[in-house]
Amino acid sequence: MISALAIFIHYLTATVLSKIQYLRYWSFVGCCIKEVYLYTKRIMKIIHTLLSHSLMGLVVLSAATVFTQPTKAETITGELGNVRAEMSYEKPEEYKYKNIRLQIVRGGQTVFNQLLSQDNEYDRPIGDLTQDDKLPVLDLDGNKEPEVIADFFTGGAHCCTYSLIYRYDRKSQKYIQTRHEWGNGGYILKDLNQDGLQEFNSRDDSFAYAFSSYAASGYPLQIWQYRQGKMIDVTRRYPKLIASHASELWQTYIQAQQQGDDGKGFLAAYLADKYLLNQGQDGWQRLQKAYKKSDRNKYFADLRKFLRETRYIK
Ligand SMILES: [Ca+2]
Ligand SMILES: [Ca+2]
Repeated sequence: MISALAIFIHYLTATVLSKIQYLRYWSFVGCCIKEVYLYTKRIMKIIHTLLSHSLMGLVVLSAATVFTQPTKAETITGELGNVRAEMSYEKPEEYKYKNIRLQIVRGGQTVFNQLLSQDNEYDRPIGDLTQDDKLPVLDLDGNKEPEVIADFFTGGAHCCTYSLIYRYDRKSQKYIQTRHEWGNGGYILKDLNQDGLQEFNSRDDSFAYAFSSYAASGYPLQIWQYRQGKMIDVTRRYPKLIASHASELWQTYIQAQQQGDDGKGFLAAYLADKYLLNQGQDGWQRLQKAYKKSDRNKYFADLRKFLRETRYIK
């Protein structure tokens, strides 16, 4: 009976986890989903621990162990070819992290071994969630040399995630860091043009709160490539993806309107996508037909100014 229950709960938790991973993968709610995932995973770990101990008749003892055990160092690892990376950290208390250390071993030699500086004690190291908390080690630019991506989440209700990307410099024989800020949204690694190299599929976070609350903000598509230490915005090279993203934003605008929101956040992002497609005039025409509220003149003027500042209108 207990075994059957254990199998059922195991199946249930595995299903829930895979659903959450799926949701996180395809959604751009970004760090909110990441938060849900991390907390759900932690709860699931505790349930698994309790279950395994309960089968041995040690429920009470194990529960005490789970909740009172002093925090140990945790590690996230990843490897590709002759490069192996390990990020270790301590959690002195809930939500706090310290002694975050990154080690990179290349060809059997430790080339990088440093404590990483944190913006604050809440900076949380995160792995690649689509691969069960592995540290991403991959050749981002196709030069046959793997890069290491150390991601962080700064905590808080929304913001922010950032990446520290390390590449091996053959001349100095050292690893050199590039930092990239993702804001609220994070990114998904995906080979969007099937050239064997992963792109960072993200969104333009400067639209957060720009014309509405966080929940009612929409975001234009943003795609980045990493090339020898530089992050390059290559969004305009993907017109089909932008077009489909724009039409999703339009649908979201319609749904928001049906639920009583003015939809200004989604319209703004839609128009930015249209500019990325060089269809700004068409976008404006649709907006002017769609948005008839009394603040329309001010909204349109503010939006035009914002799109200039964010360089969608050049
Ligand atoms: Ca590389
Ligand atoms: Ca690619």
